[in-house]
Amino acid sequence: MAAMSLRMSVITPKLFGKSSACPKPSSSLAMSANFECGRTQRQSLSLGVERRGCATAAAAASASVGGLTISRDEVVREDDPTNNVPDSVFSKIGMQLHTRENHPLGILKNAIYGYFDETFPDLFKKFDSLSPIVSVKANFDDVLTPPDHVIRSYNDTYYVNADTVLRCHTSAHQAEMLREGHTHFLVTGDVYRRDAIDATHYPVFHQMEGFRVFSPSEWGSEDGTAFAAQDLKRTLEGLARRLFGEVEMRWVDCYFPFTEPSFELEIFFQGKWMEVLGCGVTEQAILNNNGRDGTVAWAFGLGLERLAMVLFDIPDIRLFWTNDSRFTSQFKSGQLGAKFKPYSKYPPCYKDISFWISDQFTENNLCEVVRGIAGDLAEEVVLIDEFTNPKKGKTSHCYRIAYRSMERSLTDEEINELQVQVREQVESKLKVTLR
Ligand code: FA5
Ligand code: MG
Repeated sequence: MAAMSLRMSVITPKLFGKSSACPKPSSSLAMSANFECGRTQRQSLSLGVERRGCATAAAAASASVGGLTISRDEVVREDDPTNNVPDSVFSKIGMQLHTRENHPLGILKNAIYGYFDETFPDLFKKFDSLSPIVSVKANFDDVLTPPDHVIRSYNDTYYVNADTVLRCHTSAHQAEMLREGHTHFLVTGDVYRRDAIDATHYPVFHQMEGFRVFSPSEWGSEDGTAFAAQDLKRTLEGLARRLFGEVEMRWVDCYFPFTEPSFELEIFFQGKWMEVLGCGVTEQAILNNNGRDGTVAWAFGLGLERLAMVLFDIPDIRLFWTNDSRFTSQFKSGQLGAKFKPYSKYPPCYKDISFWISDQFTENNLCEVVRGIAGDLAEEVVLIDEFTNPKKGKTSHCYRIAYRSMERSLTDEEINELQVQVREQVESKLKVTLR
């Protein structure tokens, strides 16, 4: 077995709240919302205008999660300015891909459970049917997210109303689990973010949260934080080795509001470093606020799709949602790492759109418009050109939209039709001037 490179390296120290620490969004990958990058320069669009469009499929009237019925009317309220959930996103609630035994996400979840059960018999409790609708307090305040963090914006998070969101990470359950007395747990679920469009980003994806509390007798005379950090890395390196064996990986120092120190693990995939998880030693305040003074803990949040893409050779994140049996029939319970055989590679169709942006323009809003019209046919939206006219003081952006179906060839006609709608809605909803 080739040696796995799992070394600590500091790539970019990312300072929370400092937009300058974030990579410039020159590629669509860099547009992703996450916790360590505070892109405070971004502005939300006034609510209620930037979204929806024609949903590609009619959403069901209700969804069910862990025995709880969630009705569409509770979650999608087009006339409520504090709500920004489109039907296309509501339709994913209750799908519970991670609980399907023969789905790559279910297979992966069970493999991770297997690792924890063997390494720490009977220690970790598992939860995978907690409702994705959570309070703003649970999603943000309880994990110490500052009031001005960009992830709280309507541009980055789906709000059901001013106090309730679709969880944007499984860390939303940390405090509640602690208050219920749990000290070792794994929480898996669907999470929701307004985000870029490309092969590794989707507005709904799955995370698994891991959390372990240590009592003073466990770290003894050592430094508690150092002890926990070491245990965390050992645990995750063991998991990575179990899942991947030989793949190139690296640790990157980073920042989360809820951990210190914080790290991310990256894996080399399709010629690029891809971030697969964030983790760290839990901020003491979270433990103190939830009945665990005097203890130390670690936490991690891993992206199941990202790991599954590497393990199963799945080239595009949209595939996880397809019902095409040419995809679903390739995966069987317990078969971790069966390589996906692409059943087709239909050609993409590219369309460019250029416009003068306004102050309110954001790329997430553009992506939401495109997804609202093209649904999963939208493969990627990339900024390909940008310039400012010094006389007019106006900035122009040109985006290339890649349309591609995983299932069939698209006709020129239908793409042209979609593009006409995209142009119309970009102009009317994003308040930009087409060129
Ligand atoms: C978080 O969500 C933190 N809650 C993780 C965490 C938990 C840190 C506990 C410390 C302690 P982040 O935004 O980086 O962090 O997302 C975690 C992982 O989710 C990423 O590493 C990536 O694997 C995955 N991910 C993030 N955005 C997307 C997306 N749009 N599509 C698919 N996967 C994504
Ligand atoms: Mg991250």
